[in-house]
Amino acid sequence: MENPAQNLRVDSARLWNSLMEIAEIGATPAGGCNRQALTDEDREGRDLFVRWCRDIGCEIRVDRMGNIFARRPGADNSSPAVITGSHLDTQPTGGKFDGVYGVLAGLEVLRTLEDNGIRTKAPLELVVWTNEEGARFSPAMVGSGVWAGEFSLEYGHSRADKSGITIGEELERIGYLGTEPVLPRAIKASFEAHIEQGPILEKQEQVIGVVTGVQGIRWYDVIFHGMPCHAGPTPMEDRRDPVQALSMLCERLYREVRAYSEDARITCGDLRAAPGSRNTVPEEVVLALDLRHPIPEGLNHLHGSLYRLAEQVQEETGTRVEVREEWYSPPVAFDENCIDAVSRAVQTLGYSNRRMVSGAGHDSVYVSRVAPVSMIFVPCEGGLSHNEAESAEPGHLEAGCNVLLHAMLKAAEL
Ligand code: HGY
Ligand code: MN
Ligand code: MN
Ligand code: MN
Repeated sequence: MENPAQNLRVDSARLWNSLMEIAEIGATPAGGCNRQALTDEDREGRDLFVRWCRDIGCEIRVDRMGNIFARRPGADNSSPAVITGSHLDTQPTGGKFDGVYGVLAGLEVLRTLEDNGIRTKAPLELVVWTNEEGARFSPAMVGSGVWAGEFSLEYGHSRADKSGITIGEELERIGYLGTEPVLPRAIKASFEAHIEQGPILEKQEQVIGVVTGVQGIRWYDVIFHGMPCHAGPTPMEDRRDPVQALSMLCERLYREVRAYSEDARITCGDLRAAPGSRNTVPEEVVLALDLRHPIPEGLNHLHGSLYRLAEQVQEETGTRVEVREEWYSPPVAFDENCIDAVSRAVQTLGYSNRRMVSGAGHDSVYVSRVAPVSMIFVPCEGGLSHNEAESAEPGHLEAGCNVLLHAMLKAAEL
């Protein structure tokens, strides 16, 4: 007998309209989104999400890290849940799809099941994870990280933004300091839909990325300690200018990283000088550094290069260079059964596809510590993300959502 769900498809227009509606929250003049973690805009997006989930009868739970769980009961609620979800927070100049696509693709799956009166055997849970981006509060993925036991709740609550406001204070202020313990319940399988945020799928004209794992990430603060002095009377040779040391280290480190492997990545996305006056040589400059590589040995090699070159620059310039480790997320391999469930869904639906490792970090990295996980990628225009021009085609978003639907149905033993 044919499986009744075989021909189920999501409502592409409803998915697109929900994405455009939530994109209005924190919309920027250049067409992007600024809904940084736990801001009023994040709260507004969360409130809209909760309302949409309640509209289709989901039970809502919020844990003490502000992670939101919308549960759709199954026929057998003693069974572990099949979960999906992602994040609603964005970069300061983020786009309309990073994170939020995974959340609303999950919602569209639940809406489609509701429309068709389908009750899965296992319960389904749709999750919004707190502070995935790590833009306002470091590190990234801290909501899912505390939930998976990587960080303590105290650590999670203590993380402060540049003005010293903490995650705990902001959760309280926006009304998302939940009462539920931050603990994983039994989970059968987890799938996360996301735009690729890179150029591979678009270049190779593949509609779906079957994600087999995530590359490793290491974050550091590199502090260059200078001697503040007057920009005018102080001769150049009498200065201990941290900017000179910083430029030497960056030049050498970028050269080494690029020479080491084409998979290696170095990014300096944030630079702060104190006291921050144009006519005073800085007392210190802080460089926020992001290193990535798909394999542990590669990431460790880059780590070694950083420390060796920092030492070298310190000796040559006399400027103290301090390397502080902020965060380490080792490379992750996803679960073979979940990868197969995504592959089978792609075959059933007939979408072009390829297997790939994610260059970006995702909450699925920490979910994979406690549950079988895979991810579903769709192309984004020009491979652009963390950019207000981020864009994706409705047909691709629909395809990824159909794959998510069928992978979840398979895992939930419809
Ligand atoms: O940094 C990342 O890869 C993700 O956007 N948090
Ligand atoms: Mn994301
Ligand atoms: Mn992101
Ligand atoms: Mn991410």
